[in-house]
Amino acid sequence: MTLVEINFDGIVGPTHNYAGLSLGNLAATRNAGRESFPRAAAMEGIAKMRVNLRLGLVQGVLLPHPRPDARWLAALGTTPAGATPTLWAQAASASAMWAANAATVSPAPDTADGRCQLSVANLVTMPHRSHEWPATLRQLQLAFGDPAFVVHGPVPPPFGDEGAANHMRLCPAHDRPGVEVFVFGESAGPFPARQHRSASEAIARRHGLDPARTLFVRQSPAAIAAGAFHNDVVAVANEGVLLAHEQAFADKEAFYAGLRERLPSVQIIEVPAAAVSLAEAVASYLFNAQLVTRPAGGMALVLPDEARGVGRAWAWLEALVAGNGPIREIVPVDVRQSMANGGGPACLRLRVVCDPATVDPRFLVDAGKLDRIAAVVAKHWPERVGPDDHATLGAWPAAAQARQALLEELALVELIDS
Ligand code: SUG
Repeated sequence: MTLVEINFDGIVGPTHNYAGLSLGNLAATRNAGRESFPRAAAMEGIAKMRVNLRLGLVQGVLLPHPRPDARWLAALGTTPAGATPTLWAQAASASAMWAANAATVSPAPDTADGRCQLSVANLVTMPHRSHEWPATLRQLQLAFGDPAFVVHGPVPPPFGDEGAANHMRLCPAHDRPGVEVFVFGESAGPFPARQHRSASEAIARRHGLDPARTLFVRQSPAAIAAGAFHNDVVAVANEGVLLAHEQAFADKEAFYAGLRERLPSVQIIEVPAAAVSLAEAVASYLFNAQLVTRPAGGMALVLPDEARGVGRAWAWLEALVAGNGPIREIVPVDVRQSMANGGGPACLRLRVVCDPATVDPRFLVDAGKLDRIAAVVAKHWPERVGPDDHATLGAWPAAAQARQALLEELALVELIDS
């Protein structure tokens, strides 16, 4: 059995739009009411997956959810045609694209029963995201139905859980036991802290993690106040490397000491605030990157194009790869449509370390399958959605048909109603 890391990217759904629904997410707030381009957004995501394939990585997908979510609206006593503009926007969001918020994953080498454990995230802090989990759970149950996996339901409210975006795993190699790091927030500033410590602790217990190899680390209130609504906006880890902003954590010395004690070979690359301020880190999303191990050796940092525009951040990165460190390559990708809602390359993917042979192959893609997905998107995804269109879209049958066409193409029709 070969355990490898697979990136499962959320395919951007046909209802992608900018409704300004996420307090504390500066890009989403800034772009509220802007015209959106769902077809271009989905194509950008597909292009990013092609980059991963070119890097020699195994690639998977998660599918868009039915939107607007008529079931959620029914539970609120209304319908897509009758909902208030706010409820309609919350029901129609394509936010399931940010697969880093789909679940928390503990690979088999870390768990007591030797199975890969997944907990679907409840996302209770934001109304538009709080109704994602049933459709996500259904997909996880299908994709990871093999006995190699255990798929858990959500942690019950009110304990907020936003999944892998607040979880890092450091290990000598993906297939070896690792240290799992759960980053939680405590509300102290203008914006909500979305990940609750109690939720992270519940997940660690449910996944059967060894307490001696599990760390709970508090996100710095300054980072949340600067717009780092998830830890993956200011830190990223891969195998033995942690790349983090100096101000990402409330007590970094205690965290780094705990990590070094558990994994002496860990390499901590800290970006000093003097080189890149928190504001520049949030503006460039340089940490919201996929830090991946290339099969040929060395690591690549797949980051958003926007990082080029923040001078000091880019200069710092160029110096980093020019040095002798583990990160050898920076690969900018254009995910502009997602970025305008605060979702960079890291947000768009869920990492699962497992044997690809144990995954339902319908959720795995190669270049040919991406061509087929792109053809469906080109034919069915709306080119643009203006803020004034929302009032007349109601149940948005064209979006439902677009999604159905994709599910038919991938032989996943059992997901049509869920
Ligand atoms: O939850 N944006 C998402 C972005 C999630 C990014 N994920 C990670 N950092 N892992 C959020 O804030 C905006 C939707 C809108 O306003 O229309 C939104 O939900």
